[in-house]
Amino acid sequence: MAILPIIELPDPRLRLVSEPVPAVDAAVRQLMDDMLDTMYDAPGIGLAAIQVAVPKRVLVIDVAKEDAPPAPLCVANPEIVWASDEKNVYQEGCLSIPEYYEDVERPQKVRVRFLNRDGQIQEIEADGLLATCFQHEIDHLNGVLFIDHLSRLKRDRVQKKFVKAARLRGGDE
Ligand code: GNR
Ligand code: NI
Repeated sequence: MAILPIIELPDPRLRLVSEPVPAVDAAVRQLMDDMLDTMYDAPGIGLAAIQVAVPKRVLVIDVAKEDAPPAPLCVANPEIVWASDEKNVYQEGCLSIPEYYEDVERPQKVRVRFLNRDGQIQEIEADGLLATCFQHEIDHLNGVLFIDHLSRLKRDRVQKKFVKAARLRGGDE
C-alpha cells in the first residue's frame, strides 16, 4: 500500500505518450494497487499512471457513489473500440490541474477493450460518468488533458495560472 505523489500542470511529463505494458505482471499489479490507494486518498474517481510519473498505459477508475461499496477498475492497454454519436457534457476536473473545473463534451457511451488486473481481455460498455472518466483517463495516456478540449482562451488562461503558481513556489527546485 502506497500513496504516490501526483504531478501537476505544467509538468511536461503530462504531455508524454505512455507505452503499452507487455503483460500484466506482478509489478503492473503493484502499480495498479498503489494507484488505487493514491486515487482514493486524493480523492478522485480515476487516475492514469502518468499522473504518478509512470509513462505506462495503465489506469484505475472507481465511479461508485460514496455510500456504495467500492467498485475499482484496473485497466491496462485500453482501446476505445466504439463511441456513440450522441454526446454528453460533464463538468470535469483533474487531480493534475487542482481546483479547476469546466464543462467538456464527449461521446456519451464508449466500448472499451483492455487487460484487467488478472491480465485477461475485458470489454466494458460505459455510459455517463464512467464513459467520461474512461475517455479522460485514456486521454492522459496520450498526453492529452481535459483543458485541451476547451477554447484556446480558457486553456491558455489555465496554463498561465499554473506556470505562474509553479514559479512562485520555486518551479524546478
Ligand atoms: O477525480 C476526477 N474527477 C473527474 C470528474 C469529471 C471527469 C473526469 C474526472 S477524472 C478526475 C481524476 C483525474 O484527474 N483523473 O485523471
Ligand atoms: Ni485527470
